[in-house]
Amino acid sequence: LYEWQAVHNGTGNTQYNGQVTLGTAPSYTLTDTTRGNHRTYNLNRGSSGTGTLFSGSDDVWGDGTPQNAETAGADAHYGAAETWDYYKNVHGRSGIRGDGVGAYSRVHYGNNYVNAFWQDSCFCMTYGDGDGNVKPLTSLDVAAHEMTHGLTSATARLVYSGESGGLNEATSDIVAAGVEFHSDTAEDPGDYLIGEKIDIRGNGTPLRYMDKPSRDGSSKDYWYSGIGNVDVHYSSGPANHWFYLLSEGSGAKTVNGVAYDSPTSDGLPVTGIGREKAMQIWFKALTTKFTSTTNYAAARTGTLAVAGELYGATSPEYAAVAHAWAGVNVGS
Ligand code: ASN
Ligand code: ZN
Ligand code: CA
Repeated sequence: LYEWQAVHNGTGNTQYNGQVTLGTAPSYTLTDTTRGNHRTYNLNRGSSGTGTLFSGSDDVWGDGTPQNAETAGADAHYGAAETWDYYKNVHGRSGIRGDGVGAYSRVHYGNNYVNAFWQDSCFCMTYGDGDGNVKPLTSLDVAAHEMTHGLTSATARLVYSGESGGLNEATSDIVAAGVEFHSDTAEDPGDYLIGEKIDIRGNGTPLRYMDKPSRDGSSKDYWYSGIGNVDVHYSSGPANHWFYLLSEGSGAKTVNGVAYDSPTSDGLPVTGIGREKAMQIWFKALTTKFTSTTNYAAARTGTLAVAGELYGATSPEYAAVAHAWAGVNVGS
């Protein structure tokens, strides 16, 4: 009739999130029984298969250092749990597909591998250990980014090239910021930066900035005809920028101790509506309006339609959505 499973809460000593509670299964394994049995595996520097499911007798995982193999597992397991909780508690969605079924994570992929990725084929996400195998790509925002590629694949199915590819990438960054602000711990306060914990550039700067995406040296701040020809991690810029403008407004602002200064393409000011409303608009547009071929113009139309449904076509929220798109040179 039903399968009873004991709920266990282990302790994770993570590299990026301090000491956290982890969902584990008896005796013990990194199997999150309250979140669709999401599991975390150790590839032990391999690059195929699942390696081994993290298991141990004390239900304490990692010691906060990258030398302990369990540490990256603890970070990845925590990131998946926080993202699961965000989908569920903020957007009412039970898992990536909305069916209550968890995915799985693989850590310690390859040697000195400086990336992380989602694959539809295994319904799983994978993390390298970073430069020198001491900076695993398992920060909360990166985990949320990768897991959200699964969400996009299960919903809008935005094709991963051209403008739809930029919107696919932006969706992963936008939801990653949503997850981080929702979690908002002392170890990893919410911000509009992606990858600020993993030091992928070796100089302490983040991978991407949402207030002014060109701060990374490559991303585009504004839409232009032909943006579909640049790498999807750079054509995501205008949508990330739109999300920042809609959340916080244009100009200089400090949030959680981080200074931002967001310009607009037309020089006109944008007044923000707060990130919670902005997130509701993007998430609902992703799951009910966007399709595989949605481009920037269609993202504007879709988010305006959602703002009309949620707040009304004469609402300040609706006007702000239009103003934020105008601020990144989409529509008028
Ligand atoms: N980490 C990268 C991403 O999620 C991997 C890729 O290029 N697909 O975008
Ligand atoms: Zn991505
Ligand atoms: Ca971040």
